[in-house]
Amino acid sequence: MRHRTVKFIKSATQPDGYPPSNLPEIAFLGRSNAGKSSLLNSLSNHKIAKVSSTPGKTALINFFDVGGDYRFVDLPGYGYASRSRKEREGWERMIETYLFGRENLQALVLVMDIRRKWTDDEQMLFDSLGEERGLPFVVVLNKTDKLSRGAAANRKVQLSKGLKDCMVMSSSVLKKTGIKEIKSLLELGILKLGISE
Ligand SMILES: Nc1nc2c(ncn2[C@@H]2O[C@H](COP(=O)(O)OP(=O)(O)OP(=O)(O)O)[C@@H](O)[C@H]2O)c(=O)[nH]1
Ligand SMILES: [Mg+2]
Repeated sequence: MRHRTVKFIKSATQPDGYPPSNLPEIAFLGRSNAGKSSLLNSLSNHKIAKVSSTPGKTALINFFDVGGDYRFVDLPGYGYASRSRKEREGWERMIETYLFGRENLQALVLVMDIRRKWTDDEQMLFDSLGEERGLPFVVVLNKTDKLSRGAAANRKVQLSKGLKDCMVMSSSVLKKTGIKEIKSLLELGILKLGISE
């Protein structure tokens, strides 16, 4: 696999702040605190996205260049309860505008804390973006270090059964497990778009 350097491009809240739509984008989405930014850092081999133990760390849509060939997009997490309703609605609009309107969005990585249940929020995203918009989905169950090996494997099997046409992967950013596999899978998807290795 070719090594691609990942670099921060810019942050945006609205379409007029996005970079040009000339390259494919892979967006990381999921509940706040699931580890989206951590996973992105781990896939990039260095710390480029902001990470924090306080939920709601990523407040803007962050665009990263991957070797000049495609982009990673780190989205703010949803489900962060301790914000005002108005603030939450603004955030949701910002994320939805990107997810439903961005024409060069090619794939989604839905990051979940492996200990959390699949909820209506995830199902709604899966149905509307996966089935209706036709975007390929990869679900990553992160923080496997928080469960025993057996319990983590079980969670993965259970979730895979319920999701058709969707890859379910698992990872621990802390223990650096599962990262290589996710990287290979994403690269395979990108190669299918005609980007050379
Ligand atoms: N134990 C453990 N902690 C993790 C793992 N991945 C991330 N974390 C921690 O979880 C917290 C949240 O990580 P972030 O990467 O900021 O989560 P996020 O999904 O980007 O959160 P928002 O930006 O708020 O949406 C941080 O304290 C991380 O260090 C993991 O695999 N295992
Ligand atoms: Mg984040």
